[in-house]
Amino acid sequence: MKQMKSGGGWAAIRYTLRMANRVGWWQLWKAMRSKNACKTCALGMGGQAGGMRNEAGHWPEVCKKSLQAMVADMQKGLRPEFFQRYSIAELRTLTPRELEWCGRITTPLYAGPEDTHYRVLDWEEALERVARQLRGQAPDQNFFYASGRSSNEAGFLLQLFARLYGTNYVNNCSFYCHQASGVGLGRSLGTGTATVTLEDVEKTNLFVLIGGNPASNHPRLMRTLMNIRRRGGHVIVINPVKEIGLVNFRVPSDLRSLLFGSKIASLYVQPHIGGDIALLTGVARIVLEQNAIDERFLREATEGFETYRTHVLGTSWETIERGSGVDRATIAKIADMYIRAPSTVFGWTMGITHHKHGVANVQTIINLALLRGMVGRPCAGLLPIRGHSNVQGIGSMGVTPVLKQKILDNLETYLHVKLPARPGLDTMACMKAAERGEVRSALCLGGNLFGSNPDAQFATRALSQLELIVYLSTTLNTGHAWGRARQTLILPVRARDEEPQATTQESMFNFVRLSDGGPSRYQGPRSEVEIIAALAERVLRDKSPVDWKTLTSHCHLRQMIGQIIPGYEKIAELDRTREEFHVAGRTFHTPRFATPSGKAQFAIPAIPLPAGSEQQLRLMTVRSEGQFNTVVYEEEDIYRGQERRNVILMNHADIQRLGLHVNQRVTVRSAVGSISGILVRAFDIRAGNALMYYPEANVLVPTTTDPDSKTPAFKCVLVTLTPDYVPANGQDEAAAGRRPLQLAH
Ligand SMILES: Nc1nc2c(c(=O)[nH]1)N[C@H]1C(S)=C(S)[C@@H](COP(=O)(O)OP(=O)(O)OC[C@H]3O[C@@H](n4cnc5c(=O)[nH]c(N)nc54)[C@H](O)[C@@H]3O)O[C@H]1N2
Ligand SMILES: Nc1nc2c(c(=O)[nH]1)N[C@H]1C(S)=C(S)[C@@H](COP(=O)(O)OP(=O)(O)OC[C@H]3O[C@@H](n4cnc5c(=O)[nH]c(N)nc54)[C@H](O)[C@@H]3O)O[C@H]1N2
Ligand SMILES: [Mo]
Repeated sequence: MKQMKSGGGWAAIRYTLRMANRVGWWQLWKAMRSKNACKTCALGMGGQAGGMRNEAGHWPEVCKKSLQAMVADMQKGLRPEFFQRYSIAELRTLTPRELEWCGRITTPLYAGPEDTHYRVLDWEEALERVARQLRGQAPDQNFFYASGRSSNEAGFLLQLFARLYGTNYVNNCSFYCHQASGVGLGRSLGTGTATVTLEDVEKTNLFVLIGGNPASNHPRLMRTLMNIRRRGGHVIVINPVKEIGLVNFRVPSDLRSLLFGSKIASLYVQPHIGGDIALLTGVARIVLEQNAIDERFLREATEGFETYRTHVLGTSWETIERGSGVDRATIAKIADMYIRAPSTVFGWTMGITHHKHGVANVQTIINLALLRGMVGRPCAGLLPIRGHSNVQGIGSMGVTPVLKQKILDNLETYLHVKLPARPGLDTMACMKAAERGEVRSALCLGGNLFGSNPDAQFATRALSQLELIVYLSTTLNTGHAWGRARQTLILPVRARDEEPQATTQESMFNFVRLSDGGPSRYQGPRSEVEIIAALAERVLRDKSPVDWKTLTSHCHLRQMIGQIIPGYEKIAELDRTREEFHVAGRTFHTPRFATPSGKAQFAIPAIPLPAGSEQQLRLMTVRSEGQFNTVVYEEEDIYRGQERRNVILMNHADIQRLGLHVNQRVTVRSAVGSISGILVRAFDIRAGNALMYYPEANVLVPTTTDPDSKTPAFKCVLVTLTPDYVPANGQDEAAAGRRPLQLAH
């Protein structure tokens, strides 16, 4: 399969047509035009402006990803016979893509310790089983996990249930995602989210994109980047991999771009994996040496500048070049563009947060922005480019192990109760506690806790220790096959656009969207809020200070959220005004910060040098064009020119140096696991580094986390490669290594 010369374009349009044929044109058109926030990334499309419209009002915004997600939710319902026919062992042989396309789950499903197959339960029995388990144990023997696709209303209710049940073991997928951004921004600026609006980004002169691949993962950001270039501004991309869509992109909804392509990166710099701190410290060094700093801003709005200056000027060019893998002349080019730009926005994604030094990475970016006063004024600032469409809202609602003091106080006053004070646990800590047998059950609101976890062997082992795991899901995923406890219960939920009541979602720009919902497509699945309330009522019975039946009204829930979540006051009026809004107190257009002193804080991050020996490669585990997290829609990765997923992309020089050749089959080994039958492929990636696809590669990722954010280092795994034995008569390569997870059955 040849690599494309630009991202986006006709391939995206052809895909739309194919999908329309699959589910019917009229059905798809209706779904695309419905007033619901887009289901995929957190750019926050849709809502009341209607599908295909962004926060700046631009229409039409077409995105292949949102189509994929919509079409997957519109597929046929799974019939009970499916589960009689296929055993759990057989489900384990399916790839993530095959599982996703089995169909929508429409009935509660259960498998006990002796069961070889899932069997259908009625709702009454299913809910009662969960309630019995939760009632029969101490509150800290259950943990609650949420993905980022559920609504604010469901998120709020889940954490309320958990706290009234009596535990702070509540967390969300952010711990495997942007937690480092929240922690880093919190420490430096006293906020946890973007300091800019979409309008700021649209108007900035320079966008520095670090460690992200929006061409695949946030396609709608590509129009914004294109517009920055068209206005004469610049885009700098910092990424070990040359991502073709960041070089050239054809925005499908822009005719000129579609026909001729749009240049995205003005400058493309390829550091080592984990080399960003060294690289950006080099940029800071030049800014300081040229005295291109905003002295007044530094004096009036920041603290710790002198110590920082000494640290940066004391860092040798040798350390900077070795740490980053980038030469001084290239670093000078970045500095030059930064110094000349009147306004700059720094945006980053998982290439920054998925490291043992994720928080240090984020704080390094903030330092650099502070130097030139690029925070706290219009058209400049910081943008963690979020993942799931409502992961930010799930965090705002308190689906976190530690509640903000104000939320805790508000809840206690409102409910006249004392909430549990015992400390909560992050996601990895919950998994480790499960492995040790310290928790007995888990309740997962969406997501795929197994598939998203590092060290798949460990994840299977940890979850299998639980007495009960409950998954609220729309479709089947690897977790249902591999992430089983002694008893596993799957409760089918309605997707956002099937909700009978309106829901809300928060975008990465802190903008709260109203989704109208829509008619249900299947008999069977229930609303997330309805399920959570029913469980809470059964578990807490008459010991509860709230009436759970009343709280099944989303309107009622929004009233409560408005009183309890700071910045969300306007949500209480939403049902009357239908006015979507920015969460108050998040965007900074003046240089006053939410830290105790009101000033931004400089940090002094240590500079990591590239880990590993000559024989090892640093491996990043990333998404392909055809997947959404652990859900794989298509096997091929069109932008990177890969027709399959069991490949390792590496620099040509490394292939030669290690005595390998292209398309040779190898076993990739790390400290925790190995995968065989992986094909070697040459790619434009900084030598010494390699790329494989998540979630399959999670067999290789150790469980070590960044001590500050508790996020695993998904982007930096040390691996060695050894050639696989191939029989003399050869073998069909395509058959080798197709199976996604090579664990013992
Ligand atoms: N289509 C689609 N859209 C999605 C998702 C999806 O799976 N599919 N997932 C959603 C979610 S939850 C998230 S969090 C986002 C993820 O969005 P991304 O962060 O863009 O996703 P990844 O594939 O993890 O890609 C990380 C990028 O970082 C680069 N990188 C890796 N290591 C380093 C490093 O050390 N330094 C630097 N500078 N770069 C590095 C990689 O080359 C890659 O281009 O996307 C969201 N949107
Ligand atoms: N190696 C490696 N591991 C990673 C990453 C990586 O880059 N590399 N990325 C990490 C990141 S950034 C993240 S965010 C996590 C993702 O972790 P999760 O959010 O836990 O996983 P997803 O794959 O997004 O979850 C998909 C499932 O959600 C369910 N679902 C879909 N829509 C809905 C809905 O509306 N409601 C409910 N209740 N369920 C729904 C479906 O059953 C689907 O199978 O993975 C992390 N793990
Ligand atoms: Mo994510």
